[in-house]
Amino acid sequence: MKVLLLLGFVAVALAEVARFDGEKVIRIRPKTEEHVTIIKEIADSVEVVVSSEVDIHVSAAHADIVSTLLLQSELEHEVLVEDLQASVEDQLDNQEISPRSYNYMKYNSWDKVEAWISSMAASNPSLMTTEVIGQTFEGRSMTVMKIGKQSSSTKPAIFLDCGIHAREWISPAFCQWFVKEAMETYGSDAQMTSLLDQMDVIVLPVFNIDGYVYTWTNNRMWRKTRSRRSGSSCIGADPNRNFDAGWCTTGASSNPCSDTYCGAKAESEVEVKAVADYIRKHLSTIKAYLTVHSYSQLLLFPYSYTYQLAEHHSELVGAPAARCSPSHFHTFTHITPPCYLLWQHQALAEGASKALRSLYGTQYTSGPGAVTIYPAAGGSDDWAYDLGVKYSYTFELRDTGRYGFLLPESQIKPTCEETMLAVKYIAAHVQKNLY
Ligand code: DDK
Ligand code: ZN
Ligand code: ZN
Repeated sequence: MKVLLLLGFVAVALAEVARFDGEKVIRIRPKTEEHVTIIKEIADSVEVVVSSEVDIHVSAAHADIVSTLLLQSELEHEVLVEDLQASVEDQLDNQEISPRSYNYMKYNSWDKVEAWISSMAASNPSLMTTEVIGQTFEGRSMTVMKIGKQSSSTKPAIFLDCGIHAREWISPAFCQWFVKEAMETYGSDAQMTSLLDQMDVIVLPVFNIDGYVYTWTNNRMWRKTRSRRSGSSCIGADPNRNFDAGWCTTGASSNPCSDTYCGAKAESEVEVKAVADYIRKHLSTIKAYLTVHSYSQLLLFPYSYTYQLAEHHSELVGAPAARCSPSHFHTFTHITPPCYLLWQHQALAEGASKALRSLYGTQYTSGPGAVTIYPAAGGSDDWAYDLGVKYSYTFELRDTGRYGFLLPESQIKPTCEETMLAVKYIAAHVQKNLY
């Protein structure tokens, strides 16, 4: 979510459809101090959003002057997006409901996803049940798909959610892909069969449904929920800042208008409360928590709310809990028992990244959230981890900023295929190390 974070600022007045006609994204490669100064001057003089050191987002009105400035100053640059509105519209051609065949290689509107959930459950009765775990702020049903071979005893489970952030469309696409793969390969793929025989995977295909709908109808760059509260005209809170884990202490905003607004209190967002209640209720069976975001190509694990590295669970090493010092993280040769769990997280994340990379060579970085991406309190992964779900991971899928949230539909298949390898790698480890 790094580079185009600030793109959300182009959001306009309520209930209007945000358009991005003629807006460009330009990548600049500054080579000297002077270049950096020029970029800052551009940013000061015309309305551009310096969303990272190098990518700037330019309004249509200022596109010409910025191009001229860049050429005059001989700044090396390339136009990443010629017309943002055209890129947005490219992905909006799948709104009509045609239930004949579901297209996993396109982005699907909520209406389609909702119909798909019902039809998948109806056609796979021996492998899938559904359960409504709550209602969104605007009253949509949040349905989880529980996938696994029916069993008389309660099975250990992996919880997988997608679409916490509305604009990260590749994320729900992955959850749909995962469910499809599970249904298609159970009985033929040895690992999938073994996984679903022994465990359940509980999939929440779209966490933030209201926000997702809003990205289809009003503003493609919307991130938050759509909750309203008295005292502010700004709408929504960031669901990934609203969990009760160091809530609102770092990397989150208490300003209701911010894209990382932590909410009025922890679990103020009904969607967050619904998921937290569900996980608390099934805590004895949930052994892993996986949450899928985009973009940055990262595999993150706790913590994000503190630079402290995750404490080991004393039962794992039979010693009292102690904190790992950061030096242990950077030099694994000095791993001592208290860092056992961190080491395990890191090793597992690196194994999963390697599996992912094996398909198309996509580079992934893994590490604790705070040091790998940025400090951010109130995240679902940290919350689940502190609750006792030891295997807790956040995926940041493709890409690294070239298309950002507007990842072309041609990349859905390869992204989902490679991510499947990482998820299956983690699942296999959890299955072998049930606790
Ligand atoms: O919520 C974020 O800002 C990104 C995903 Se867009 C993940 C931050 C790290 C994991 C949160 N604990
Ligand atoms: Zn992200
Ligand atoms: Zn996200």
